[in-house]
Amino acid sequence: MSEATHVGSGKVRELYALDPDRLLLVASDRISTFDVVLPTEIPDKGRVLTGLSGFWFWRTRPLVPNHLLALRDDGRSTECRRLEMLPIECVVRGYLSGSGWKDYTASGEVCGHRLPEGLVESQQLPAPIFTPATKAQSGHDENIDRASAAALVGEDRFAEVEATALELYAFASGYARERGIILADTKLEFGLDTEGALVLGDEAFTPDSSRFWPADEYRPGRTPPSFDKQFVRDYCESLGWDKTDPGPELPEEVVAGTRARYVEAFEQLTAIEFDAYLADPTVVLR
Ligand code: Q0Z
Repeated sequence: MSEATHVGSGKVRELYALDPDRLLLVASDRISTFDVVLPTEIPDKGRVLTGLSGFWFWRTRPLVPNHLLALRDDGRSTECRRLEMLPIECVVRGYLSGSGWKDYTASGEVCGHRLPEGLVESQQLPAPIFTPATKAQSGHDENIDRASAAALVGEDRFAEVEATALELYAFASGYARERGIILADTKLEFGLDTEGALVLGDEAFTPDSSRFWPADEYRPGRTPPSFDKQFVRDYCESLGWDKTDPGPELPEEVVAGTRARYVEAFEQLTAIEFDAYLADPTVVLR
């Protein structure tokens, strides 16, 4: 990778510039919980997330163009078109969880959407809502209303992004639901290409950007177990760790259980054997 310049780090991903038009997005096996990256890696986690994003990029191409150019044969690196990213996180929520639930309990609203009274945590919403957030450089993204988001991207672009994000969520959540997974909410990131066309970027419908809930364990009124990280959370809670950096090392059985959950999500959603993906990540998703 000597030809690539490092241009950015996320908690668990790295971004490199390949040339003026192309970036390389590399998903590591690092895992974070309670906002802290743990010292222990989950083998193949980066490959699962890269494969899932690739899968969704292929499946949603008829709905909206995306940044994917190629998956590399390491299974964890995505060559993508360099976009001019919009300065908002495009969140769609079909269920009331996380900051959506928090905002609802405080005000009865989420990002200016007035919701019916009496909803319980994790309840399905009457219809999915678009709930944009600011992109915080550090710390947490802040939910914003339609007017604030429109001020950041323009009225027309806002309307386009909202409609597109809702369409993508409807497609992916319907698809996942048929395979036993509730896609409670998701965060999408869009950019503009050199022509000014809207393009889906970053990652798409992975457990790191979305809440995946096993449908058969879903109970309104409770916080559902996280599809991928529940073993890690439960283990961390059992230690009485104060949730500040550094986090604890994970024991082998927690690593193995968590890896199995990622692979299960991949196989359940894509109907592709993970071993087949590992053997040839560049063809198996098309
Ligand atoms: C994505 C991020 C990561 C750190 C910028 N196609 C694109 N064009 C321009 N910019 C981006 C993309 Cl995906 C872009 N991020 C998020 C990813 C490490 C930050 F792997 N930042």
